[in-house]
Amino acid sequence: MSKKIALVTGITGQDGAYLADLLLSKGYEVHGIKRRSSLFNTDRIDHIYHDPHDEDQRFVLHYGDLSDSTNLIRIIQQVQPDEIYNLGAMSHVKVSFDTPEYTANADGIGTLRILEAVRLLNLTKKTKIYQASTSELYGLVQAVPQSETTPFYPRSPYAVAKLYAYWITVNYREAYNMFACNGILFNHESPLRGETFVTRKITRAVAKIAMKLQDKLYLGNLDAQRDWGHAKDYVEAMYLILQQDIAEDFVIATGVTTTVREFVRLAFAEVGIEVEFKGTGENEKGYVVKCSKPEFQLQAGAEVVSVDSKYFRPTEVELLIGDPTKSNEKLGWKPKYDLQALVKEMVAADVELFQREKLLKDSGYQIKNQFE
Ligand code: NDP
Ligand code: GDR
Repeated sequence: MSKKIALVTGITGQDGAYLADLLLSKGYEVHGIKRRSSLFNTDRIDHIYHDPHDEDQRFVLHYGDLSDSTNLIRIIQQVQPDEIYNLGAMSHVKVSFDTPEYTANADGIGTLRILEAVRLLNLTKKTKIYQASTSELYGLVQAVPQSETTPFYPRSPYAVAKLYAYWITVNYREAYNMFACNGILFNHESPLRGETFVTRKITRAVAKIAMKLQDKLYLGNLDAQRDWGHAKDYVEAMYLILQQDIAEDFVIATGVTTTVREFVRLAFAEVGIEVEFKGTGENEKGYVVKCSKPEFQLQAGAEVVSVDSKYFRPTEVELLIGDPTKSNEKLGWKPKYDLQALVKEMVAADVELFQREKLLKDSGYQIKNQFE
């Protein structure tokens, strides 16, 4: 059998990187679409990228953008993919309130462009399509745990754009008999997670605070509850969804939910720092109770977490908890990581990352904090 060809949009993102690794390990030829940027943006996939002059070209990058249909048509025509994983998106919920029109274009109409390209190129029988749908579709809580049949109530321009993408995927499946599926994935994280999503923001800050490279972590809504899994497990589910005989939509989740506040406690506990929270709402703060690791000594009573209302969202999604019964039963999918193992891996990776920064600082260099 000839090797399968996959095309991945969003290849430079967290999930794109893990999925590329997975597909390459399964013998696929993997093509990715990356955006032109003024600085290198391939950090997450540099370990699998070969010099284009090398013989072995199982991993190929194409310049492109989900806002450019002619570009998508050309790439899909050239690649003739067996599977397309549409992971590209402006994926930050808070930022989508600042860039709603762009978000609708990339995340909503971008999906339509992919589906139309496949249809126009007469690839509907050959090419299977995975659409990166999201638990943000559930938005304002209608029922918990959220399953494939729970009604949607999106609460951000991002979620509304993804709602269009969800339904246009269903519509093309029904109208043109395409193998097009939605994976409704709940939050999934990893050491490769973007620095401004809450988990990575926390694990980076915990590492820096423990090493005295930063004093305090400012957060928004500490009460929000999320069903957090590991991206490595979730890309397995994406792959499995496209290997089924029948195209269907699946919820991918752990079934366990945790507050942002508890994630903070767990992350500090990884560096031996016990944190307790006092106060409520905008006045809530986290204080050091004690430190049990000699290498990370902070004073008891030090204020290490503070709420800053600038991180609140105009409309918030308070509670997400997924029901993965269908994916457990039909895909045979079960996550290998639990929250504790996820937090451990993320904190350890950030501690390692900032050990280098600490070395520089200790030798007299000043490094600016560029992330919030
Ligand atoms: P990331 O933000 O890490 O990656 C997004 C990717 O999309 C990046 O490669 C980015 O490129 C690319 N991209 C952004 N805009 C465009 C555009 N206009 N045209 C082409 N590519 C673009 O997201 P994740 O990897 O975490 O998520 C992958 C997908 O899954 C996204 O669609 C996200 O919305 C969705 N999702 C994610 C969940 C999660 O918890 N991680 C849960 C449910 C759904 P660049 O690197 O240049 O910015
Ligand atoms: P989310 O992830 O919005 O669920 O979308 P994010 O990590 O940004 O927020 C999770 C929750 O934490 C609260 N929060 C903060 N969030 C951020 N980013 N920064 C803060 O300082 C902060 N303080 C509290 C948020 O209000 C929210 O309730 C992610 C993205 O990957 C989407 O693309 C994806 O579709 C969903 O997960 C499922």
